Amino acid sequence: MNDILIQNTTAFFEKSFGSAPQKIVLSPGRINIIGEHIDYNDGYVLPAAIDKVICFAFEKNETKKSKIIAIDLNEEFEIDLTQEIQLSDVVWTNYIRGVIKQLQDNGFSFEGFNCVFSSNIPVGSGLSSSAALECGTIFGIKELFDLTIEKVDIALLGQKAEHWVGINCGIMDQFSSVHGLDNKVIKLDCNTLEFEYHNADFKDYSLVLFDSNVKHSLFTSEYNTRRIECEEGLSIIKNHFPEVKSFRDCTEEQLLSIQDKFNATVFKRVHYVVKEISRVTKACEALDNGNIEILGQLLFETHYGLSQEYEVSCEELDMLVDTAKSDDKIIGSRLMGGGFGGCTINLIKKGHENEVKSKFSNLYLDTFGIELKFYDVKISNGTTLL
Ligand code: GAF
Repeated sequence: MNDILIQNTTAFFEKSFGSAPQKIVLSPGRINIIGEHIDYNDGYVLPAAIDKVICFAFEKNETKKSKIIAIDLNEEFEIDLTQEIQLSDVVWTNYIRGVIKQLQDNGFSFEGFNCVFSSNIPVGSGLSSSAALECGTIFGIKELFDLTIEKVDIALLGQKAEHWVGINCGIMDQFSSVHGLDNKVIKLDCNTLEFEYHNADFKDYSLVLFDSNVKHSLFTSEYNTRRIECEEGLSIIKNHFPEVKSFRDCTEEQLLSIQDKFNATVFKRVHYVVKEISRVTKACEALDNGNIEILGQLLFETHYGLSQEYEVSCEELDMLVDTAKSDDKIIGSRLMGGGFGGCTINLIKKGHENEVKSKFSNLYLDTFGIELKFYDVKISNGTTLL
């Protein structure tokens, strides 16, 4: 699937710089089965890398400047590595500026390079094209200049770059982009960064993403607000239960017993978090036991928590999940990623994918006048050198 992308990126590089690239890197987007808005709340998440990637071609250019070309955007920029790195108005460039800055600030030494990249990860769909951009750039620089950087540190540097750009994200997206494995989901403990792989075997069901094709502008501000609300909630819990170090140590009973200590909004947020952390463990067991119907129910529960308690959904996503709930060919559905648009993740009975897609397509177009897109997901390897 990515052969044409690789060929085009390589050819564009040769045309632009007059030589073959020295390194080619593929860096994937991610899905998340369950555990949404849980990474920055120190719980478990269950993501996986997918076969949609950014392809990068790199060479050293023996100068102190780097030139980066985004083929799909028909845009390029140059960065002087001897100057203090600043944010730019051209947003996509900031993810690359950000990782260069993080590498420099953390003492990694490298010189100028040329880079061309092209992607088949849809932007704004909640598949984390930004993490793929960050991790792929770090990986390419590491390979080009023989830097020693562990996978986990690639993820952490990518996360810091994202913070520098303005989203106070957790570690899930960068971690899964780097650590993905063919046909495996990653159960990641976001507190310790310990992880284990579990087979991504959904038995009689196919994983299909429905892309709502909307991205509401609330995303960044609301995302950062959720973090603050959860921090406030956790400190209230800790005041009453000193043995609780993070949300994972708190039971629903403990939380309910101090409900009157929170304002209503913060209570809803922390209630969602505590319930979602326990759903991830149940979902992983259900997957291991081949009990996909239970997994599906948990996905629906997550969606209603995200919509009603965490309040990061929107009418388009709610309509897709409500419709899925009353469709006997779909056993699980929820919004995936940060919310306010992007994709839902769905478990559809094998053999019924086309009829489901056509039903949803028509309904969505009739309701919102927007085209619904579909991605059949293949769980794949993390960032790699070709
Ligand atoms: C975004 C963030 F980048 C992740 O860290 C994660 O919090 C996710 O939203 C929600 O689960 O993708």
